[in-house]
Amino acid sequence: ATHADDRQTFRVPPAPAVPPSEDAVTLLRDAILNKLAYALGRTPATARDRDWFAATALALRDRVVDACLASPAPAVPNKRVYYLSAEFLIGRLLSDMMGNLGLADTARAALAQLGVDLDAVAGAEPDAALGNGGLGRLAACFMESLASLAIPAYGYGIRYDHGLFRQLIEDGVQREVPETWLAEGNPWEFERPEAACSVGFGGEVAMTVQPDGSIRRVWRPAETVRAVPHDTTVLGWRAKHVNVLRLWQARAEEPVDLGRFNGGDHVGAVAERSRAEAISRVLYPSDSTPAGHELRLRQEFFFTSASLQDLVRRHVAERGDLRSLPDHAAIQLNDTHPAIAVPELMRLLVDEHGLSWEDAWHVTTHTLAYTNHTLLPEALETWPVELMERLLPRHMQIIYLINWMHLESLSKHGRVDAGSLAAVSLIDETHGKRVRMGHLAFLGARRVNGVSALHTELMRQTVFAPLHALDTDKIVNKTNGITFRRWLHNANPGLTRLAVEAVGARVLDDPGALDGLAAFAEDAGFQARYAAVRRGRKEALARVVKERTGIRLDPGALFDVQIKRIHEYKRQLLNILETVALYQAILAEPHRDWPARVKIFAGKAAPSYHQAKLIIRLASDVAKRVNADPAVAGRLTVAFVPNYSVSLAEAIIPAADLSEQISTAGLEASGTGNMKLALNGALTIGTLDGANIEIKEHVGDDNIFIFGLDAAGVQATKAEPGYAARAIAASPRLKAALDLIASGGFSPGEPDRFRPLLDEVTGPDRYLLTVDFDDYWRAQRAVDAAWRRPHGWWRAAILNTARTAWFSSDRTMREYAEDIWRVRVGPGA
Ligand code: B1H
Repeated sequence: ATHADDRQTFRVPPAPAVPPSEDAVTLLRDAILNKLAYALGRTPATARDRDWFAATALALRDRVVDACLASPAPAVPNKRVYYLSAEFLIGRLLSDMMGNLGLADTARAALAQLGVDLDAVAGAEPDAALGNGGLGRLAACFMESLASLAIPAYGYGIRYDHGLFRQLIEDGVQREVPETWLAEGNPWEFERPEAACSVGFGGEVAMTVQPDGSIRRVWRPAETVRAVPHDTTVLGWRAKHVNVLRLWQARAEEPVDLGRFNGGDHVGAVAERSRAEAISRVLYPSDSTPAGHELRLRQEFFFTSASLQDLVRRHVAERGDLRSLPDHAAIQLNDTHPAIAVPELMRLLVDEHGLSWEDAWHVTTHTLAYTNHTLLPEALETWPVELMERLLPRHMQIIYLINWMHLESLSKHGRVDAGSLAAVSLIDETHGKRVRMGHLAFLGARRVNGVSALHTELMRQTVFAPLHALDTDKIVNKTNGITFRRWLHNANPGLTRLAVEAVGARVLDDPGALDGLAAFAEDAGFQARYAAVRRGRKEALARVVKERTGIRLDPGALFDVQIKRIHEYKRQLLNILETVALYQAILAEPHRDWPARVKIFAGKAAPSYHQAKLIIRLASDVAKRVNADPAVAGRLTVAFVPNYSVSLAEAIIPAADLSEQISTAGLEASGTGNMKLALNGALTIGTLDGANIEIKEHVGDDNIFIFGLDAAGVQATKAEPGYAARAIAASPRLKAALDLIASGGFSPGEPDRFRPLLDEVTGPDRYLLTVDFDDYWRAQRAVDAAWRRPHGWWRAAILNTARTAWFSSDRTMREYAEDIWRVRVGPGA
């Protein structure tokens, strides 16, 4: 695109590359050989990449422990953050650890001396996919940033044996197969059986009269499960600080019931065991919608109770009195999955540690904080009272008591009438009695936050409006962020090198320095180098896609990517409809200069989400026809890349030219892929939704393609039924695309294959695809026009990289530290 001779104008001298010292290489090489022999029992001659990975990981883990021991941080920090999350979507850790230890080049050289390729070794690490999507990945980014900011913190979650399923695509149909990341062990973790605790379920609540005549309630669970912690060290940037991610594994209290075993009931003797251990067996594969199964509630209580017991025990050991807990601990609830923390902390304080209800409530509401991640009505967690009474009888009593005091104080102060009492009650009585976990978390928290400016405003105006009215300071905004170590330095070393050469090495420590790139946005030489980095990544991605799908991508084409969970509100279907319309337009006007475009889709559908699975099928079927049609060859290619994961994201994002962020306005709480893509210089085509709005404010209106209704427009349109029929009647292009699908154009012999998708779009159209279609088409043609002017395109891309530093999760974590946790950001921050 840019001329080769333009390269002359970019004259920043390259930073002198510091080669790793020979001693450091030898030392690490010998450490790896040592681990290979004595920890794994392998010889270099027989070692597979997986063995080299484990040996390298173990050698690096030693360095992390050294960094830990050498840490200047006090053993008992004044205040710790506890981040409770049912999901941590970590991905691979090797390059993270190497990068933060400053040992990437050393490790490459050490392995090279052994005749081993670091990239092959890194590729042998399985992803830790202990999360579904954005919510889980956010938790992982936050853990990395907390360590990099030297904020003392523990992450607490579940050590699932099986993370998110592996996605196979067979004839366009998603099939899920279990993922087995632990099959060959996990070299990063330390099992800590000595720190295990017990978590109860079921049973009854006993009352005992105390000597002073007061009544004490004690929960006598029918069943207890052992929670065994597995710790992974979380190393901060430049190895200045180390935190711990503590994941709980469920184990039976007794491996066999000896009574039954000796009685001859050998099967029965081990049955209890599998029931207990089922709790940490598998991650629920739903994103944005809760599963509502009893096992899920058991998972939530299991990790929440174990985590609270752990931190309470630590506090008592260090400080003695639990009334000072709010001074020394801040507990963040990542969505409502750990919201049972509210009654569990009350139970621990009152029933187990003898605090008064008032003291305990003060401690609870000054220690907990809650993050909401979605307002989709179907996504708000509620649990049937009947189930809670059976599984957690004491907690149900405590919830009733909290609710009674809450409602009493409102009516006493004449704040609300009976009708609005129902809206703020912890119990939803509209379809059977259910506990509203969002309300519970709200009442128990000192701060409640949304994850983008728009989302937080919508929290105040919609789902939490009645509770917000009672305490208008409680809801605050904390726009999400992403860790630049993973999503820029490690995922895109070429771009990172370019940034270091242009603005200096301090950009590695201070992403704000990226704004210095703006001065080079017009520089043809810099543009050429920036484009060359992208080109290299597109060639690499083309190899991956060829391998996984057989589809050949032209690295010279515009790479247009939509990578995220498949969900109707995210509107992959809108993108596919535009693809079909573009296909028809190229067929109709073959002689126009259509720029070459590659549409890349990737994402998993929840196994029971039929519409989402059908969207995958349609994308695959459209790909099949379009890619085989010589009439559009070289202009339009479509690929659905199977098994989207953190690692696949790391391959796609640096190769993307265009980032699709096209959710129905008001429905995507934030998005974080949008930030990763913009940082790596993809231009966004998107709606005014979630963090897209803030991305637009940072990169500037000229460097983003915005289309469609805003959140207010969506509300107004929904108030006028019949909008879909009107929009289709007004858009011959949309009509033709729908007709081609409906007539079996992509499902020869089976025209009804996509009927459920078409019925939704032409009927209720809950996600307003029809209404936004024409403006989306217009924006896509503006993208075409911009792509034809490379100077302007690369200028905009560079400005995206230069202006997205604010989306660093270091910034997000600083804001949480100041406004929510009131914890000091440590040295090295
Ligand atoms: C997000 C979820 C979620 N919001 C329930 N809600 C789940 C809800 O297993 N469950 O029951 C799992 C996940 N995930 C996402 O959070 C939002 O959709 C994104 O917009 C946001 O960027 C992300 C992080 O805040």
